[in-house]
Amino acid sequence: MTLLRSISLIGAPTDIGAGARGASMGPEAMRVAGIGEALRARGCEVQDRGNLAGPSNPWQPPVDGYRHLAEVVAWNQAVHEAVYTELRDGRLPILLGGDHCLGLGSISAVARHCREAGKKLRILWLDAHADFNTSELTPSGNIHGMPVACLCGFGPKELVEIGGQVPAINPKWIRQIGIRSVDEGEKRFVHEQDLEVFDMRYIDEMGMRHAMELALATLDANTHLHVSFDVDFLDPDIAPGVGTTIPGGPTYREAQLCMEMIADTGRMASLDVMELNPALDVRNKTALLAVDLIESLFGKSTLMRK
Ligand SMILES: [Mn+2]
Repeated sequence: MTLLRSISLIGAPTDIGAGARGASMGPEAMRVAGIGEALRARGCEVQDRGNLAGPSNPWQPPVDGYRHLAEVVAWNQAVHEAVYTELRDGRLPILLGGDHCLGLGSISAVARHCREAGKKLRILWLDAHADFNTSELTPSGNIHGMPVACLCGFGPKELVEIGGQVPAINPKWIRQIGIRSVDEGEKRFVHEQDLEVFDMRYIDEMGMRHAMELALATLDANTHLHVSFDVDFLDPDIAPGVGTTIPGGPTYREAQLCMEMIADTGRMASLDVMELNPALDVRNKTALLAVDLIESLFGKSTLMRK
């Protein structure tokens, strides 16, 4: 299946919400790994919008439970406007992170677009972590552990209001896949808010195929599917280039199946590729793997599909 699509690459070179420096180099590593060429080879029309600008990382300790809040707000506003503009112009934005705090700017833009276009929204959150912390629950104050909570309306006013409607999304619209590290207080909050999580135990017991069948169930022709791909979703054996490696993630084959099943729906309309950290990578292999998986997301398969 060849998908003819108009794609815009948006670089967000910052590690403002992370606990380790280096994700700011992620966008360029993805370009060096050939993301543009790979998508063009899939039949897509690709525009690289270059990198967004924002404040530098002051590397300060948290204040009132948040690290770098003002800078995180500035970066997310820039991401929100860029992603929203591409969607409004009928294009498929791929946000090249950057740390995962920027999922807030990206997904709030997708939610705003869906409200205006009368579309249903489904979000797949591929990650080792639930990213559902709040300032009371977080052990670190790093805002890359909070974007899902902020999207659901739990967080500082400046962040939760970025999309123009609070909350930006309903927790029922999210499916989390690959989760294997959730902080103690965060665990209770995930439970209380009833997030639908396919954690690694679920994938071990039931398999990636079954998890994805459920995560992708009830999509219809009017559904906008957003994929927020935190590269730490992958097992660190195959993807060492991230700031927060957690053992026991999806293997290469499980990750491929996950991406191919998403592609089969034909509904993906926006994508984040987050937390790639070239400072921790080995000869850019994690970026090359991310490009390989993104090709599958855009319909690359071993055989012609019936
Ligand atoms: Mn994440």
